[in-house]
Amino acid sequence: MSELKEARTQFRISVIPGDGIGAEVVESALEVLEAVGTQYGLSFVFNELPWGCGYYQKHGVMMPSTGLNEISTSDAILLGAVGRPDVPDHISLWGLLVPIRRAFEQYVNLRPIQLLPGITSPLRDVSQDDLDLVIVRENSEGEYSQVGGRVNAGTPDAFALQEAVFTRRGCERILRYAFDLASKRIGKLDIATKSNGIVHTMPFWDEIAIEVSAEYPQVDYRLTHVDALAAKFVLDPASLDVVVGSNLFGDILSDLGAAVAGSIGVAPSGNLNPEGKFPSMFEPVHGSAPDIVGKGLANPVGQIWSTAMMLNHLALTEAGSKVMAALCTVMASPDTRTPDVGGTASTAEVTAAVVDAIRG
Ligand code: GGG
Repeated sequence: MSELKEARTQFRISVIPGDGIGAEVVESALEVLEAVGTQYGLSFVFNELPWGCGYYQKHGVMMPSTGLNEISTSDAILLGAVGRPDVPDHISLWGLLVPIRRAFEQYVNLRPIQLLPGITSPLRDVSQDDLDLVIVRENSEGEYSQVGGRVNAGTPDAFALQEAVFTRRGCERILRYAFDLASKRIGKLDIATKSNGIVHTMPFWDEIAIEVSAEYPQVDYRLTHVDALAAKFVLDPASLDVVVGSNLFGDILSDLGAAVAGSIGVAPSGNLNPEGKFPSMFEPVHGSAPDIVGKGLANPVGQIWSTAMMLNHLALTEAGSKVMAALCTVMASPDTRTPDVGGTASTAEVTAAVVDAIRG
């Protein structure tokens, strides 16, 4: 057994496999956690919760009314995926993921983008050195809002209104987090905006960004329109290091970043409450992928990488690094990669290879 530096050894993890391939990739993550736990003398107590679209079809809600309370005392939450074709997406998202993010003030959605060894970017000539960036997505407000409604329903004059909510507190805290992260990396920050077309919220966001920048003279920052930034992800990803965006812009850019890194199947995320007042939640960026459920095709890397992020967040950094090293070893060979990243292995085979690499 490796030497353990951390004082705490027992952790309570709320596990929400959710829908579709969520259950398959969460099973992989739990196997990996058991393996790394044995290696480092850690024990994880899992509270597995059957919430999601199946629960909704039985009970009319995505999770029980006591749900948030039930998971509030855990050390972290591990989530798979949410969404099923028989439940409207806005119901599944606003019934489970969004309430957890908001109730637990998980205002940072941290989404690292890296080209793992062995994986080829769809972009010509992009190497591992060219692609190592972090997207900081605002996760508690912005364009994801319930403010709005429909008028004149069922008539030719029908219209829908959707308001975006940008609060000073919300903008300041996410921008400060991004500047802080940039100052700990290479001192470079791209801030997504669209203040030419969106004339109220985006100029407000830009003004706050400029104010916050005064606290970080060491950070070289650029406010870039999100469309130009999207082009930069494709044309010059090596020029990016930390990118911060509103809820919607961060969401879209992180799928683009994941695609540039080879597959959305490998992309991890952490929904963080940086103050540690509430549990943080770790989930792959991908959704429930109903088209590949039960076929053994789901790439478990995004979920396993999210689990490594969870270990780091719990200050189990040796264990987190071990999982990442195992992932990198396993990705190097097509025999232990799923087909979305040019391999031939099944979800179970990739997982077994990661577990073997952890056991060393
Ligand atoms: N892995 C979680 C999941 O199912 N994500 C799908 C999704 O659409 N998420 C929306 C969001 O992150 O806001």
